[in-house]
Amino acid sequence: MGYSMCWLEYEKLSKKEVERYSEWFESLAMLGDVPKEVVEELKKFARESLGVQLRTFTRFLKKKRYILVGLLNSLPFDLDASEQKPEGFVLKTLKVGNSSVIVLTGKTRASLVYGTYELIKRVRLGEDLESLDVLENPKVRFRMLNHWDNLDGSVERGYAGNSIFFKENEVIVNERTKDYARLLASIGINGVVLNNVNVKKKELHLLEPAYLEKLKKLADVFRRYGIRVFLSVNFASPMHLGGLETADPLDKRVFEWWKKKVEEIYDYIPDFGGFLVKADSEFNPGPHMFGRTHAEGANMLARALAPFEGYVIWRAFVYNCMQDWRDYKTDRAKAAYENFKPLDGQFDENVIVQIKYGPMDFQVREPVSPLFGALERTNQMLELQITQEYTGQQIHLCYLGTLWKEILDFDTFAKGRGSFVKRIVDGTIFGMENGGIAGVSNVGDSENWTGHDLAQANLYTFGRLAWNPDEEIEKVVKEWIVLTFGKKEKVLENVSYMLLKSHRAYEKYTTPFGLGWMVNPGHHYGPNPEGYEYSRWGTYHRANWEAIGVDRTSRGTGFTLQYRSPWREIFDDVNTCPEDLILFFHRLPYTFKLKSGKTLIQAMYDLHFEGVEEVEDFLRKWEELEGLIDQRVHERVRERLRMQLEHAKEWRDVINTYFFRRTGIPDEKGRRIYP
Ligand code: GCW
Repeated sequence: MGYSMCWLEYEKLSKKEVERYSEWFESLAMLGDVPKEVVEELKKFARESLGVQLRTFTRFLKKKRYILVGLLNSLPFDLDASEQKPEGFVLKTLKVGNSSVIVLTGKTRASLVYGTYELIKRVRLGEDLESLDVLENPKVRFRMLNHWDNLDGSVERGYAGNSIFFKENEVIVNERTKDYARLLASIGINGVVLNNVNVKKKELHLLEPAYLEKLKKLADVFRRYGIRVFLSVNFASPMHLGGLETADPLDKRVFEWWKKKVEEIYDYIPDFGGFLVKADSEFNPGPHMFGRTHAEGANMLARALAPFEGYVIWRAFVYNCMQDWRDYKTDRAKAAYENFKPLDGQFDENVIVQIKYGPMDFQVREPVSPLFGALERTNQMLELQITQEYTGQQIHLCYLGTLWKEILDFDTFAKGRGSFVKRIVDGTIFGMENGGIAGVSNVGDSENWTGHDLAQANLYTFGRLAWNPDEEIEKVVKEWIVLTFGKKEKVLENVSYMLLKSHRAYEKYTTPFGLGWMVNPGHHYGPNPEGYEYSRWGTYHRANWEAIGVDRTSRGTGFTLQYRSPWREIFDDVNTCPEDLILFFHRLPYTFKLKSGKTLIQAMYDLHFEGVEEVEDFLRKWEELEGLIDQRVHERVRERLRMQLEHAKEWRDVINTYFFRRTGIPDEKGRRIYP
């Protein structure tokens, strides 16, 4: 096969487990229309993990134990389904005559697929099946992956090989497509954007029949697993493809062109999800070019898609990427709010504004974007970056679940206490039902899909949190480890330790205190303290000999004023601002005293040394697992951890030296800093 199945490798279970579960998996009763994917998956699991042949029937059985699957309306008995949403499933162990039956049911094909993976997962985690009583609904409507894949097979910010969708301008549809759909369905993903948001010349043609015909084949595979496909489009397509001299959203010809185009797409893909649009952002065309607003631009597309239940996902990543570093007034952090807050209430129902988690750009730590909670009448989608552009590019171990959890749990105070980001994207706070969570995919065609084997945990966690943002992170980590590496206590202990500490460790040896950036321009790997200091991207720290940071308070750029109370006051005051964000909001002298009593500069040095020590620790913990984990995987990860350690030292030394040379303040502990 040439690739692993990540958390869906159905290893043979222990003898005891086989005894405990196999009877259930000998017979499957199917009532009505049951997707073949469900049967296939159950059979595969029964065979590979339990060593039994699952036999299928279309009636109730006399067996002591069996599984019964059917859509809710094909079941002859009444299960209270009032709480059940279209994608939600029920797993319930019932007594039917003398039989004990696991009933899997739901309202849609997709619900049965989700329930199948849940049942298999429970067995693999060693859970009880005798008294199942599960009703699970996804909390979030749109659970999306954004692929930044290009037609030539390259992946923008991809660190796991080439695209699994495109190669040399062709669309790939093969066994791996289906396996990818299986992986995604098993974690509840229901939408995939196939191509990069930067839609360049070649990709414009994805909207033409020659490509649509092939994309249809991809969509046919995904559909069977409950996943809708979406495309990123270039706002100026009517000019490039339609020969119009304008793409003005209020020009009738432009709308007509899109309307026709959309109809054509739906001829091929009847459940097409819609468009993702990066407009007026980093040189991509948009409505501003024609003097129109983002709402006018998005709504025009939305109206073409509405008759087919298609959606427009419109990115809020809009800022001036031509800033002069000498300009102290413009603050990039303010841009998304400034562009979109005034448009609140103007977007159509089938438009979703997709907002990056922070106001800048996927740094290792940023405050949560103030746009969440500022928009009250707009569907909002949280954008996370699973691919590790600024977080170690899948060479470094950097588990992101802990960070994402903090973001989802951030209280915006939009409607008083409890207005968490997760409650906004799930529609509870403002009743905007078409919310969602999107993650930029970290997948490529490498053998393990994600480059770093442990980066599979990021993909897994993303799906699990998108399905249920209330899920506990320790639980998700544990699940992933058991499903991936089995139940060995030592593996569980060491790998969860490594994962749960890794993001903080990365933050420590790179850019703590919310500083961010300080990376090499272009590829964004490795330290370069002034790499972005004199460029046009608006990402400055303005370190001089006595102070560092941008004053984003009410006395500075005013960014803090975009937050609701009490955050605006909390962030505004250096005494209450969370210290891990203190240099995001404040410009401080190096001798500023932190709560610990340490000076900022001393804490900076300490964190950098600590971060590297933690990586040494990770490497030791991993080495203890030799022999307990598949050898090839063990070697691959060890290789990356060794690189991480080298590169973490590079970060430590470059950053510490930078600060020492700026300030002349020595490390109190006398450790080696290069003068
Ligand atoms: O962070 C930047 C990345 C770009 C990316 C852009 C975006 C797809 O460096 O590669 O472009 O964000 O999110 O649009």
